[in-house]
Amino acid sequence: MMTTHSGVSLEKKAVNIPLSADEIKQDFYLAHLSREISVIGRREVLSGRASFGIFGEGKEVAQIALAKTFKEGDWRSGYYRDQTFMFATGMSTPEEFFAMLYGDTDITRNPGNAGRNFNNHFATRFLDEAGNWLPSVNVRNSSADISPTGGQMPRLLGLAYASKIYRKLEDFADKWKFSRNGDEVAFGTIGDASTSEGHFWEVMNAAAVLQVPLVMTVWDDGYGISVPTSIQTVKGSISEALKGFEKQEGTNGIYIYQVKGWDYPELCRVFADGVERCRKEHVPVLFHVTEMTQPQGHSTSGSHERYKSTERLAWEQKHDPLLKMREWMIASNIATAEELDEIQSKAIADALAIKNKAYRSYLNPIIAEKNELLQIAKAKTCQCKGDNEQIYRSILNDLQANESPERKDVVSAARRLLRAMCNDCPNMPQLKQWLYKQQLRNLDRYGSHLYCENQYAALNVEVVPPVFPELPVLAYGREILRDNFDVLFAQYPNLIALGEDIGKIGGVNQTYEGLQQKYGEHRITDTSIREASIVGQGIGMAMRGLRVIAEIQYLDYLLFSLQTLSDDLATLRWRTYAGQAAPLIVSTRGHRLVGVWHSGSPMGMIIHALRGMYVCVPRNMTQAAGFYNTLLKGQDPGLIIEPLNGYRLKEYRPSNLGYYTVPLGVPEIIVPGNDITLVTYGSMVRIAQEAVEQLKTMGISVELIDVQTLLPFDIPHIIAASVKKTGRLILADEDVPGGATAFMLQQILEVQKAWHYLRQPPKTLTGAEHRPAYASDGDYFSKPNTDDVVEAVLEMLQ
Ligand SMILES: Cc1ncc(C[n+]2csc(CCOP(=O)(O)OP(=O)(O)O)c2C)c(N)n1
Repeated sequence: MMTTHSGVSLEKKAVNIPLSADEIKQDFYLAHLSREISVIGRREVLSGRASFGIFGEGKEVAQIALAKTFKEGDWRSGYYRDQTFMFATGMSTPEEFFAMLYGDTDITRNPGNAGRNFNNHFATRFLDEAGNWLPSVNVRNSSADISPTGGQMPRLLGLAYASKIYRKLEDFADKWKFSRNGDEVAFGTIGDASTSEGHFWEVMNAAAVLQVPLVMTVWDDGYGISVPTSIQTVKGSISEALKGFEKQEGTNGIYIYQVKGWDYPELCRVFADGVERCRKEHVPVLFHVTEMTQPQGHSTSGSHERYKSTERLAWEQKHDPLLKMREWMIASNIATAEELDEIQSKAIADALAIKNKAYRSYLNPIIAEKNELLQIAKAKTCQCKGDNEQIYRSILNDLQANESPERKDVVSAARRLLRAMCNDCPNMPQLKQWLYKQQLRNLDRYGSHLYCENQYAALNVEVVPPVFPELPVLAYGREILRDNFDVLFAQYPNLIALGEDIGKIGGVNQTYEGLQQKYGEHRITDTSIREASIVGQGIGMAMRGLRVIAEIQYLDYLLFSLQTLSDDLATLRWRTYAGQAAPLIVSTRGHRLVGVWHSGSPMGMIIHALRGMYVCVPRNMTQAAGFYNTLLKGQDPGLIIEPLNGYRLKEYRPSNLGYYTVPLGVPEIIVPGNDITLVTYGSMVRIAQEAVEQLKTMGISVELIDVQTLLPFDIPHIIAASVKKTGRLILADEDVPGGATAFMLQQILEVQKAWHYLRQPPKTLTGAEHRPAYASDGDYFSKPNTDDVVEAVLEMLQ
């Protein structure tokens, strides 16, 4: 048996953990510091200085032990209990913890989320200020947390899968930044109750099939808020429930470990063993960390005495990991009780000092803004009439008396002061100017970076029109896409496509025909049926320098991934204040074909859920191919919906496939006209074209416009210009009434201010409220058809 130089034996099975007494004492200090931070954090919320708090108490010792295995180049996709892990790995600091708690918007103090997310929602920064990818191999990396429990799972798969890909991928210019031969491990954390989510099972299955270096740690404290594990998990134990996933001799699967959350030496041993195997063999590992406690209860929103029995509360006290570690250190002669008391006292004092400093740092800039306003407001020279002077003074006094103002207090005071000022007050311009400047600063603090705003913005991609040979060649739509992809895979050595059936058979519509054979299974890859984690896989890979097209086989099945797209991908850049990006392209096919679930076009739902992504709705495959080319040149995530009934239609084949681009947010006038403006997109364009032809024979001139992208929507206001000419507007699509047509109407009337050009009320022509029926004429009776469009135009003109 081996002993460390502190005299402690840490040997078990194959793993020896040499820990010095100093290191163990440091761990003890950090555990106590983190605990005290949780205690103070809760107090700060209850005293009103912060709005909400969720903490990692009871998980300290296990997280310190796990952190020992987390190396430079590794990745985390975790949740809100991980503060000690973040401190121990150096990915966050106690100062940043408090900055997060107060919602400090300064990224130098709160680099994880700049006040846009709860406390304990961590993120390291992957991009520099200019938007360039920073090397990830020489730092520790945490992808940005979200609050939906289990929502971290899909992305985790991609972070791990990227390591597998990097072991196979040929060199590309920046490859060195992202991987060292795929040795990086992706660490996931989750609470025991959240393992009930489908995302957890989907990802564990996929990881076990794919054999990726993924370390999943379940912090099991027996409850999901108040609901006990017995109600959450079969057999009350996630490691028991996952037994069938366990890797056996000659099978795939995962390694499963169980370890108690208060047993420091055992945690160190078990984590070291599991992570080492995961890193070397690329086999996923699950650590089920049991007997954890949660001394303060779930969050600041409630108290655990309401749902834990007195026996359980007493058990938790006895099994507090800090206490257990202390007992073990004394029993093992690593430190005396007096020494440990001293360490504990120092941790408590340090936590308080850190909190005080963080609070001042958070508050001082706001006080400075308050003082700026007071100075301007007090300089008022005129006496306003009536009650206004009194109102003005009272606003001023209230603001002056507010010693810990929030930004909204200051801005709201300024707005109210302005309203109380008489119009001819000579000080008004100065106050207005100050307020304007503040509004811009706050727009940046709270609203910036929903989309990429730097040189890599997809909106800045140079427009390269498609070139057609003198003798035009017709090709099937699916061939145009396939050949475009072919050029793209040759052009981008880091381009990967994933999806159901896209590999071996080249896709259900043959748009990847022959490409797997040409570029390899690792580049064009079949996946199992798991839309949420196909998207998540793409997100994680895109965070690690790969360009990914994640295919959802049909638009109707995008709903399975909508949570991940909406909560994770679409918010990523915004919620990290441009610290992280995942330039993922999600590809799917939709609109009318046949049957309820191959004809959907729920575009309103999609564009409302996906602000932060671009949504392209091409009318044919030439346009679709151009959108792939555009998005690949930028850093924004996008969704491309290929028109499902267009693969077997012929189009003119551009000779610069893979290189031409289609600009985002620029509608195309398909048919110019003077009498009426007809706006649509996707598969409806062809229906509208037929109607326009018929109307032409009746002497009616319709201007038909294809919006091309719903997000962004008509940046140059081409539609308003058309309405100015025609005075009439019809919007047509296949969505439900009040779906995407309502969005378009809001954009055209309100944003583009086209309402005052209208000579008649605008009209929307949409699909029915019910789903498209299957019967061979179900489409005709469920979606707008040529007759409907013709009649709508005639009706408006009469
Ligand atoms: C998808 C989703 N459902 C519900 C919630 C509300 N909620 C927040 S935490 C939580 C309990 C989670 O328990 P567990 O996974 O065991 O983690 P713990 O908080 O105990 O560490 C619930 C239900 C949520 N955030 N996300």
